[in-house]
Amino acid sequence: MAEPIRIVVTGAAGQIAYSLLYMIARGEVFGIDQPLILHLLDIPPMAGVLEGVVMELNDCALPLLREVIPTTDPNMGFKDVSAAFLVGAMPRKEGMERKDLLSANVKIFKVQGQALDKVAKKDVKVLVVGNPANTNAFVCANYAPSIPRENFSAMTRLDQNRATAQIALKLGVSVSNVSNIIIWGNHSSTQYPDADHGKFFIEETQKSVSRAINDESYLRGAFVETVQKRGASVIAARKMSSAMSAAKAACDHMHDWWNGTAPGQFVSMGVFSDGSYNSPKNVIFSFPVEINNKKWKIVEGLTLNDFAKSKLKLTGEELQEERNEALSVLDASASNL
Ligand code: NAX
Repeated sequence: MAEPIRIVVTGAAGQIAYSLLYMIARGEVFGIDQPLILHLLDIPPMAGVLEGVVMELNDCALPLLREVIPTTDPNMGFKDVSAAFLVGAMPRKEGMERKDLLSANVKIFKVQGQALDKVAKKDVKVLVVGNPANTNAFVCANYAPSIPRENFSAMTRLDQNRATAQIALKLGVSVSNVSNIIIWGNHSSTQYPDADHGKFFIEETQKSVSRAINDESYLRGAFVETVQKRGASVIAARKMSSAMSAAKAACDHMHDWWNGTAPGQFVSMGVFSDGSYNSPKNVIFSFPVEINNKKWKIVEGLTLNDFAKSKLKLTGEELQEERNEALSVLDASASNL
């Protein structure tokens, strides 16, 4: 059997982690023959809860799980890790301004970026789930200059999975037959779920999703809105935010990064923008990517109509604003030193 690899999950006492840790420890991400050492990072008030999570992981008697290390110290949490799931973040509290939320998260992701830089493996793959995910990933990467920027990503896979499920329902086929549905931009309500390049299999023939649905008003209207507002709909129904589906999406994201995508198929990831499709550079923007040998590459050459272009512009502008606000918080805290 292979040597164990170290994986960290932050926010390990929270609700997404409760599903995520089990999925990882079962081998669903790194393979059923890859032993694991799990690092569980949370904040000091949650240390007691972490102990309970450790007990449950032990009680699962999972053959791949060699060790579980609970900690509230980022330098211990990120020590020698090969993959990092950054789930923990400051949640929005009642009466909290957007700027206050951003400010709290900028500080968290600065500390975590610095710790990754100092103690993680240099080829660590970092997935940011905690919101605002794209901008948190941007901040984290900027404080980890010794780790390549390509190793930082933000999660839009939950949005992709939601969009794929909606299309499969509409077409009356299994989700496994639908591919290449794209999420562009920010993991926020400005994201653009795009089915124009989607494909599906029926009776062993590959067909175009948009041609089969043949309903522009649905694809530009109800479909986009359902995906954009799905998080809020889950909260309204469950009185808690998406957790099981978020954990599954985090596994899918890291699984595909680790193992690659099938030929001709792409997935969506928030990654550093190189300006492709007229997106702003130097923000974490969700693009369709293909993955080979643990390296992602933006899918180039897709044709975008004017509607899609206007949606990409809007979400790109929001990301620039968020980045600039994050940078101004960092400047202000630097000048207060
Ligand atoms: P919970 O509130 O259940 O758990 C968050 C955990 O993070 C808590 O245990 C908290 O103590 C911990 N935490 C806070 N600051 C930390 C720090 N500095 N270091 C380590 N741990 C820290 O939230 P949960 O439902 O698990 O959601 C976690 C995050 O995922 C939230 O920011 C949420 O908005 C975000 N989401 C992102 C999604 C995406 O698609 N990108 C979808 C799901 C989810 O809404």
